[in-house]
Amino acid sequence: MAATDKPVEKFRKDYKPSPYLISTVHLDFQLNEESTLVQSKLRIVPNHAESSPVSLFLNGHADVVLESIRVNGADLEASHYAADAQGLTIKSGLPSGEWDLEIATRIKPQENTSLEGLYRSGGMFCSQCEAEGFRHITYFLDRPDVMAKYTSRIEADKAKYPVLLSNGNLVDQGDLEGGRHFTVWEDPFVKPCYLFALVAGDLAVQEDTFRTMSGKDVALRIYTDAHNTSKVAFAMQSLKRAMKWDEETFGLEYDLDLFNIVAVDDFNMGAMENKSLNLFNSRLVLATPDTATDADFGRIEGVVGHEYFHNWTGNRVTCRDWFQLTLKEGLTVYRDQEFSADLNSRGVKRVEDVARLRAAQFPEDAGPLAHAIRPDSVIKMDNFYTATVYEKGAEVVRLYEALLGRAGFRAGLDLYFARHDGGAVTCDDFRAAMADASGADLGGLEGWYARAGTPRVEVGVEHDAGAGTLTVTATQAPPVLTAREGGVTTAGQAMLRQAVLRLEHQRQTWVFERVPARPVPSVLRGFSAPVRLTFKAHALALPDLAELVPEVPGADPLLLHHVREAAARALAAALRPELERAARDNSDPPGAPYEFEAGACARRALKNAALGALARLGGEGVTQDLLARFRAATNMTDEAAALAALDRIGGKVRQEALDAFYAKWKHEPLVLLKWIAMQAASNLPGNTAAVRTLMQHEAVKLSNPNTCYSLFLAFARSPVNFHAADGSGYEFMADSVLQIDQINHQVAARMVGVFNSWRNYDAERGALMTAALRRMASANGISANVYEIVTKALP
Ligand code: 0A1
Ligand code: ZN
Repeated sequence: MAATDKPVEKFRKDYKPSPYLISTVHLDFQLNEESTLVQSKLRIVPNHAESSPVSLFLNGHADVVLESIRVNGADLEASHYAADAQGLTIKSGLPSGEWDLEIATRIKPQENTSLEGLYRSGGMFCSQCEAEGFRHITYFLDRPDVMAKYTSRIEADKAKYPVLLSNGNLVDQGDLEGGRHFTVWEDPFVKPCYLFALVAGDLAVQEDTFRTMSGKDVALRIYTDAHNTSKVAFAMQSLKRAMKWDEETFGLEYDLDLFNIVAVDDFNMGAMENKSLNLFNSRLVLATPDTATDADFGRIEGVVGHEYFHNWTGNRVTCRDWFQLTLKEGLTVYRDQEFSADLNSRGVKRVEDVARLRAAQFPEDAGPLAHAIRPDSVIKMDNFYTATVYEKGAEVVRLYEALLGRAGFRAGLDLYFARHDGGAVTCDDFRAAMADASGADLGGLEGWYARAGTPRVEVGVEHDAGAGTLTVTATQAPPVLTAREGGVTTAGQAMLRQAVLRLEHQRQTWVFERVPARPVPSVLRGFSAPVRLTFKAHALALPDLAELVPEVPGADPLLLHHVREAAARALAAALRPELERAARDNSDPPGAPYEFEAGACARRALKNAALGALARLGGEGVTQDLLARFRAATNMTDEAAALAALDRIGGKVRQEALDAFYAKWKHEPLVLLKWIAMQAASNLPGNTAAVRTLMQHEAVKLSNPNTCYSLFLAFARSPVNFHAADGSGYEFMADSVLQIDQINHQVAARMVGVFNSWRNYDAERGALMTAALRRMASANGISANVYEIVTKALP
């Protein structure tokens, strides 16, 4: 696919309401192997808030071929309109008042490797329209504040595509001549076009039902390839739990009689919340104990919840413009985090979420692509589905909860829905609802939306034994409203006092009275604000290289890696008996059934961490034990952990284990992703050549985003090979970015992000990394997606 998007920077401050709105949309898809005909009939409504415009511009794309235009039933003369790669302008001949616009376009989903708009994955047709994919299907006002009611008719060959799905309710279906058939879907709720979805394929379905709190039965269907139907039980159970949880926690009920999930193999992101027709990356739906790890199960539960929760936070109330993305994403991540915390271990979930924030979001916020959770400018919106917008955005939502309490937060959310249901709104509207429901002053939160960067908070404590007072002083830079739950205890005792401290100024002091003995303060309990706290953390596990590098100016990644490895080995040697005991005591008895349950997961995690540490010591006993565990494993958590430990041992056993794993799983592409990632991330010297060879392997399909992420992003985690002193790892990565950019811009843009941290490294590596960035920046025909990242990363 040619790169046709011009890199144009758009600014949040330039928002203007659309001069036209669309009240109803009738879509008709004629799906064929050579091309697809899309006919749309739009009811155009002038937006009277605006002065009367003379022309109408509809977004489009070079992939869309215009066949015909009719206005109020009559063909529009060619002199009245012009179409190019950006869109269609109707310059003249526009009726006044409301009118009908009919547009026929032809597209080629089978050639669409970008996976935005309508495309093919395996044998099926599917769609992805967020953020700006709908314009790849037909000319449209492709912006989230244009909300319409949709009716969609799909027609296709019945034998090849027995299942034809779109949003809303099925209102008609039938057979046609020539072995074809059709369905008609009507969505009673208004929605922006990014929530439109279409699926056509030969899919098997698993069904269940959910009775809502008002007693309505909802049909739940999960569609997959026929050979995967046995792998959806957990996703279905997660969906039902999510529906129940949202009713119990927020009083939010599902609003249609049908909820569909479809598993798609080729998918750029995790999943997509299209109204009543969620599309999921297969890896986030399909799971059985023997093919998926505890971590996979946890992610599936969280993402199924996330997409379901979007039905209210995102779909019923959506974003006015894409700069407001965190309005739906920060809020929905907060909701899925709470869902998983309530279902499993709240403490473990919080530690995991904070670890992810620190490992992924803090570096992003300190790097060249740092942006506020509500960015001010964007070239390609796809580049802003970031840890900042999602995870930091969720932390900001958590601040509301800390400041208002659970009940105040719930009241705010209730008011938000009462005010804005069916609307497209801003982060300011959200904050206003939260403030108005509780009477709280939340103006201090503006800084979190407006500024990038991680604030630093320093806390000092003084105890006056004579006066019996404790003075807590906090300094923050820059000043933002920070709710920090703090408590004080005397050593070894239960919590004495606990309070939410509102840190609104650069320096602030709180005095606690009646504190007779010097206590131990405990601040930022539960990590109640996404800040760096300057105090000594005692962590059991060694920090990741990604966390270490930013702390060491001019880091030599190889040196850091070797130091970290030596420390880990020394620790393992010193703790050997404890590690052996942890591995032994937490192993399941033979034949024990797998359970995805907090206690069982914790035991497996501890045992596998111990085995990983023991593998650093090597030796015949350890190797034989690992081999035996690898062969006997009855679940993927233990099997993958044993394989990773054998990978660490290296040599012949490593290769034999990898070969055995491939032979066992070669028909399970999702399991092979683990096999690919493990080899790509290897720190064996000279592994770059092995990765180039791996790219030719029959299991590696470069048009599949999951494969690219497992191959290239894993490779970039190898300090030895990605950061090889001769620059060969950077060369390989840059070559690969340019190669993948010809297939899929979004995937290439994610890959090129691994160069963003070049300022963290020593001068030689910094120079090699920037040289690779410059080479990519000046390559012919790079996409706007890659252009945005490389130009921002360069000095
Ligand atoms: N809204 C989805 C994420 C998503 C975003 C963009 C996509 O295509 C470019 C696809 C999915 C979510 O938050 O789950
Ligand atoms: Zn989301």
